[in-house]
Amino acid sequence: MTRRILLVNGPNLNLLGTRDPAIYGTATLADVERITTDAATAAGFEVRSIQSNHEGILIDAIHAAREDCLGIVINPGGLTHTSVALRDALTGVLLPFAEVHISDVNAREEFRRFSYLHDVAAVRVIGEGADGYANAVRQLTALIP
Ligand code: CA2
Repeated sequence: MTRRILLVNGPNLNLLGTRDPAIYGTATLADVERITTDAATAAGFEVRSIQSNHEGILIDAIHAAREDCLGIVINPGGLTHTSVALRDALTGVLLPFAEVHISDVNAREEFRRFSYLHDVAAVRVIGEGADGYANAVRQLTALIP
């Protein structure tokens, strides 16, 4: 079987690189996908990438990953702080996953400090900018036999 990971970017991450560079840097979503793919290739994995602003579409993609992926790298965007359904999808498919945040969510508004994924993520990378996705891939793939 091809060794593949799913890259999931949630709501509003399609706006990366268009505004708020002081918070999110200047990398675009395409840059994030390239950074992730380069790190995955180096680790011997392919990447399937999805970004959506719709929770159900993200959940369907996570369910589909059961069939042909060995792990998931996810930046859930604002759903991090609100979504039991996304947590249930990620725990339901029994794939190890890495939670990534470009910004330092612990140094921003109080409501960003809580993550519904914090206790179920195999890897958490917070506040390392777009390069954090590469770090997440390296740590996640190291856990996959
Ligand atoms: O720091 C992160 O990666 C976040 O997951 C990004 C989410 C935010 O709700 C989380 O608290 C932390 C928001 C993504 C929106 O990204 C934008 C990028 C540029 C311009 C506007 C939004």
